[in-house]
Amino acid sequence: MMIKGKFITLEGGEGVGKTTNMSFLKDYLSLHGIPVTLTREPGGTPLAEHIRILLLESSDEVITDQAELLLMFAARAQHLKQVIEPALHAGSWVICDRFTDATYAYQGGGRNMSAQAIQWLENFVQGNLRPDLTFLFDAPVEIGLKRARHRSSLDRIESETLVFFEQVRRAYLLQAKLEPERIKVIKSDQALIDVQSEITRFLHPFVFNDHHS
Ligand code: Z5A
Repeated sequence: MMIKGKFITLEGGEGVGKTTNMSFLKDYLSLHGIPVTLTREPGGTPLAEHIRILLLESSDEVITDQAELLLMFAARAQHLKQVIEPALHAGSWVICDRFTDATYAYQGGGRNMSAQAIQWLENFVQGNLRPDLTFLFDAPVEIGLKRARHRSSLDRIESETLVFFEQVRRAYLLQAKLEPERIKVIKSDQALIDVQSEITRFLHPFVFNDHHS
């Protein structure tokens, strides 16, 4: 079946503004008559949201790195079949708060899991499906963590060390270097209005080339 919608993902470390800017993106696309589906990872379906709780809740049992990686992809497999692919086939544009770039950054960069293992799972679970456009919100780790800590108590992954989040940030920026056409880096330690004008700068040609052609 042919895919008609576009797949946009939002990425970055803690508190960089992914959730805040999701509604801005939705409003922008809706204004241009584009149907939008908003979702997130890990999560997006009842089963995947259960997995999210397992992944993020602190517990006495230590989750192994392998189990964490496989749970991320288990949630993703369900989410893709139940939500993302049907929405794209129906012509909706899907905006997803985090996707597989987060796995390369957190499990690959943060936990040092092999990129080949992640790539194998990516191909196995996603086939050829990749995001069409990704916004990588980037800010110094301390700024994002300060914002996230101000907002709520910390979950299991948010309780990691500064070194872990520096590795995550580095891995994200490396991916952006490798795929500059798809991954647009947005400086997010600036005023929200400036963040959103950068988003618009990248989104506008994307909308007009793909949707109005
Ligand atoms: N994870 C993983 O390890 N592997 C994977 O494959 C996937 C995920 C998919 C859940 O993610 C965790 O799962 C995440 C990675 C891991 N772990 N951690 N840690 P999540 O997306 O649900 O959780 P999050 O990264 O912690 O998101 P967040 O803290 O909600 O951050 P955010 O959505 O980017 O930020 P925000 O809520 O929009 O903004 C934070 C605050 O900053 C808020 O008060 C805003 O009003 C404020 N803000 C935002 N922008 C600005 C600007 N420009 N100026 C000033 N203030 C601002």
